[in-house]
Amino acid sequence: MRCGTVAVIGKANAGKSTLVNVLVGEKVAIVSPKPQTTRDRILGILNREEGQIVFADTPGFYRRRNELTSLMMRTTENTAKEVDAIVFVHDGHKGIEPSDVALMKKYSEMGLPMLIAYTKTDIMPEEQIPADIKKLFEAGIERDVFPVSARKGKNLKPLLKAIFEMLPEEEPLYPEGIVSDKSEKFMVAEIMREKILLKYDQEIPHGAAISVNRFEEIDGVYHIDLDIICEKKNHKAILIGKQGKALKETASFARQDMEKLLGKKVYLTVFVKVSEDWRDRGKLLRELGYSGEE
Ligand SMILES: Nc1nc2c(ncn2[C@@H]2O[C@H](COP(=O)(O)OP(=O)(O)OP(=O)(O)O)[C@@H](O)[C@H]2O)c(=O)[nH]1
Ligand SMILES: [Mg+2]
Repeated sequence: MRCGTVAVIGKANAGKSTLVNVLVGEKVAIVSPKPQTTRDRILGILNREEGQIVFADTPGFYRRRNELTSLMMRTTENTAKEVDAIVFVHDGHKGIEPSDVALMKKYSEMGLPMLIAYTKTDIMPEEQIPADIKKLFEAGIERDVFPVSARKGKNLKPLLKAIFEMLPEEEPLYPEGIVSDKSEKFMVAEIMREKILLKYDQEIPHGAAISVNRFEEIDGVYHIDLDIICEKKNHKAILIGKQGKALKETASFARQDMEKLLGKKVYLTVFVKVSEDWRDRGKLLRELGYSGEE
């Protein structure tokens, strides 16, 4: 069997998590239109007759600004060093910039099998695809490029086939039936973060973290208490909204997804707390689970 781990890397917002979810066939990673949605390495595991692919979804490349972002970049760099192959995800509808070529070159030079998943083809003119592939080749990127649409599920078969071909002949790393390495508690925090990413302007979700303080099942009902940690008093006011309306709405969307995930009723209690500059405080970052390591 062909089995191994594949790092899924690329710029922030390229569509990595969406691609991993569609290939695995389950939502293992949250998705949003804002960059820096993924903060941790998340494994998504696919079992097929041909073998097993362990996708390692990673935080996307983004300009560094604080300790959290550099921890995220360290996570991605460490992941790329410890895998059997790399899937480099490129957002096709954004065109090819010199920074794309530079990143592809950097990871091509790691000596691992690597291919390029050129995604979001559903929102761009068809004729741009061969022109971009030519551009990459002329820039010295000698890797196979697979145009796909994760959203529409287009051209995923040849991509999967090529990923299997990059993997060694090995036994599976994970038993069948496991789709992710993350706990339900982690996913609950991520669902809350996703709803915040979807509802509020960039500044708020980028400065927000979730701490789950209670995660307990009693008589078939989950009791979940969590804190939304934000950076500023005015962020807290925006998160809560007039008479708590905004927070109620966000929490209600989150609760519905949590119930879907857990298959049980959820009692969700949410508090908003302010912790200035938490993104630059190493100890707090570690408490929140951001270590930058595997
Ligand atoms: N039209 C279209 N949109 C897509 C496709 N794939 C992803 N998107 C959208 O692109 C945005 C970013 O997707 P993500 O999967 O969160 O991107 P990411 O690369 O994981 O981003 P980070 O985790 O921030 O690095 C979301 O709004 C997705 O719905 C696609 O194939 N077609
Ligand atoms: Mg992501």
